[in-house]
Amino acid sequence: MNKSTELKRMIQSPTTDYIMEAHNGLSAKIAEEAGFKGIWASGLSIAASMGVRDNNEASWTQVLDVLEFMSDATTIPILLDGDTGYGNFNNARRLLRKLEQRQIAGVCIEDKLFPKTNSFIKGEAQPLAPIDEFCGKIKAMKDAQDNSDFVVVARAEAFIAGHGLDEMLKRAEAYRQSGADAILAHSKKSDIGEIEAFMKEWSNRLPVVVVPTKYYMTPKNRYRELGINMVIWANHNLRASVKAMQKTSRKLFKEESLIQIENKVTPLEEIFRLQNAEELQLAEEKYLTAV
Ligand code: SPV
Ligand code: MG
Repeated sequence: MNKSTELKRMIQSPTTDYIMEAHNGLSAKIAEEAGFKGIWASGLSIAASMGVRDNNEASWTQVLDVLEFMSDATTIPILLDGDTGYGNFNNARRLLRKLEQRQIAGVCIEDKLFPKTNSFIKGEAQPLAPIDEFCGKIKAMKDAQDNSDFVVVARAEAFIAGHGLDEMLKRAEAYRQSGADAILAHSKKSDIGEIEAFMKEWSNRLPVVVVPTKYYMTPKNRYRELGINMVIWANHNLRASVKAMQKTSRKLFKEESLIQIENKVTPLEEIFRLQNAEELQLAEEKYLTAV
């Protein structure tokens, strides 16, 4: 089964599936080895790992290069956080074609304006895209895809921008009618209330994806009870690694010795294993002529 078909089945199945954030080849491989069946290529995490802001400071081709490494390092489907599609319908459909060429399974686009800002930074000050314009973008993307199972998720930011349930439902319905495969309903509230209200009124018209970063206290059964199809753990590999790196850097700077460090970091052998160094050794035995 190709990766788009896998992702589509996951999103369409009535069970709740969980996908994990990754931002480079290594973190993508770690997510797969942990057991996840899909990866969220987070815009925030990819930007942060490059040392830039989540404001489209990294170009779309730079993001594409990262995705190529992530795709090569894994076998599970990757859903790209495609922000606003990097421009209008034409930029978005060109992005989609380039993603398909790299076996990326799907892309999520959000109804904001390019260059976007992270939803958790002054969300209410962020203008939303006009509904018609965003619908045209979704249609252009669906028309452009080669693989009929390539997944286009439409992310509705009405709650983030401070609007109510009516605006959220109006947008989600328009995006459904334009051919989106799923709706990502985003909320920055510390409880799942907005999403609950949306799920009740939406009543399964199209699969729903959520990102519970801010309502992290939600008990695990709640997603399933609400009929949510996919949950994204959106930035937790990035945040885990930043904490570990800050701790190690600070300790080494202070101690000027490796004695207290060596057994607290990943053994080199594990890094070599993650890189599949052994395969190259075997290949060298096979292909390199002895001198
Ligand atoms: C991301 O991971 O970049 C997202 C999700 O877009 S969020 O940061 O929650 O908006
Ligand atoms: Mg993002």
